[in-house]
Amino acid sequence: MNTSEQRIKIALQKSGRLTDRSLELLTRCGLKFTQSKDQLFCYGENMPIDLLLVRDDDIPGLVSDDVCDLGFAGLNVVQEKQLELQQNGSAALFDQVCALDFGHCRLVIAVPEESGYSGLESLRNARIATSYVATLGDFLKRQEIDAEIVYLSGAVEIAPRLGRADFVCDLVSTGSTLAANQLREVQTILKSEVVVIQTRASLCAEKRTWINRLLQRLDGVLQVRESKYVMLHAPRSALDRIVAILPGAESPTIIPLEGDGDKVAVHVVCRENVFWETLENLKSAGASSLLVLPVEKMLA
Ligand code: PRT
Ligand code: ZN
Repeated sequence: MNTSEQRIKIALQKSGRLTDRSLELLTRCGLKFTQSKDQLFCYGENMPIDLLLVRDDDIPGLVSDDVCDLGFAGLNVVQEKQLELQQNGSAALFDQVCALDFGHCRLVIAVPEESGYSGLESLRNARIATSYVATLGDFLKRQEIDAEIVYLSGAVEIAPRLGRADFVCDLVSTGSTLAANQLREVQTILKSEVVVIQTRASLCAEKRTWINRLLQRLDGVLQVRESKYVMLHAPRSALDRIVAILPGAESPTIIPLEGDGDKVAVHVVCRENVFWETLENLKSAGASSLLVLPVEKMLA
């Protein structure tokens, strides 16, 4: 399992918004690598997994072309590539296997604050500046709207002020860039977060095993983020009410308390954050000796 052919290659963003979280997630999955962000390649020391650090826009193509087995990229970039290939009569040879719950943003249409907008009809025959030509084109086609798409690779938000477009179609997270450019968001085209894509090329059994193991660990890492292990004492008569208050609780373990026939100990994993208010409500419902612990690892 040591030749480079047999090692799994994962394409990650080299330097940008997604880089730190991508590397952190893989580290939390137990991967140790020689970390040097300015190198193109990171060698996995304890697993047959190597990382290729590239521009995010190149990730879907590298996975589709089977240069990499997996890639972490924003759904906006993944979908743009899929639609671009589709519109050119081709197809992306990868599948989305899971979402990683970071890099959240949305692709929106925005209009200059002072200009009127009365629904999608206002887009008819307008000029819309974007870096997401395929995704915007697909949206307009589905809405049966003819409009001119003006491609810009960056600084899309200044296009109306330069007279290059009437509207923009760009990514937004907090909305402050739009506001700073006197633009108003009017239509969401896509909600995006980072997803894992996997090549459709056939993989040897050993690679498949490692990929499945990694995906399972990623799932475990994501699940424990909000999860808490809660321990409390409760009168048997209040059990139903108490379990109903616990957020996202799975079947609790109920343990009798030595020398106290009425009270039991309840141990339970809650899949959501446990706030002070929840603890106060549990106490009001009869619970005592409440303990909330973070969950380090979880394997379903
Ligand atoms: O060099 P490379 O091509 O790899 O990097 P890049 O400059 O193309 O990408 P980068 O690092 O900016 O973003 C990578 C990915 O992060 C995107 O493809 C999205 O999936 C995701 N993401 C999440 C965002 C944002 N949030 C975001 N806010 N990508 C870009 N933005 C832009 C937005 O367009 C706006 O211009 O950030 C600006 C600030 O946004 P506001 O709304 O918070 O003001
Ligand atoms: Zn990019």
